[in-house]
Amino acid sequence: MRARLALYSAQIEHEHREILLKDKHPTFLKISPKGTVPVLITKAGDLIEESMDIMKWALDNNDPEHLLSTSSDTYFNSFISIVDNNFKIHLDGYKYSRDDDKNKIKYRDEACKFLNELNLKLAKNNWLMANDPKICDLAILPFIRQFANVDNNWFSNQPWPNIHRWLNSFLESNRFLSIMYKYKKWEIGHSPIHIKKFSL
Ligand SMILES: N[C@@H](CCC(=O)N[C@@H](CS)C(=O)NCC(=O)O)C(=O)O
Repeated sequence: MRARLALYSAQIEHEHREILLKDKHPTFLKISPKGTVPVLITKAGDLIEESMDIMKWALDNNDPEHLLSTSSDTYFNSFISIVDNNFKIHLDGYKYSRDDDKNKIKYRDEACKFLNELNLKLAKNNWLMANDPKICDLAILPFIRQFANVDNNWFSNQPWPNIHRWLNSFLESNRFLSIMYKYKKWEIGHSPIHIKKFSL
């Protein structure tokens, strides 16, 4: 979702190939043996295999919403790395543990430490760094959405009014609604799915 959001904002037309994680196409694994998505191949043939690198590449090309205007901020960088190296582990543990697994709640409690902090950081502005979204919002929101979706009822009862407002603004935005299509798994011979430029 990070990559889709950045390509949307950068208004970069591209071909989308849906990879099924349970059944990764050999062509995909040949191109990117580490086997994680997203992966982007540029027109020049360069391979970009990390979602944050795809975001930065896309927005370095075109950034009409000035999403990168805070990207050199140490606050932004440390926040993203907490999400990628720490929160994501707790999110996956919470999301993929069975309901009767006591570790599920342990993972959720760990994730809550970050969410308590996030709620405080969102008290000042509508978005994390300003009154409009920046790359750090778009890099973090997909994971907060996943966390909320594990148990929406529990999530909406937590004392996080700023996170609720922030997540809802994102979920109701044109950007989110425009990129949230589900595509059929890519196969050789399928007609290419061309993603056209959206007007922002
Ligand atoms: N650090 C990578 C992580 C990417 C990642 O873990 N993606 C997941 C899907 S959201 C994946 O491809 N997992 C591989 C699998 O489940 O086999 C990035 O942000 O690009």
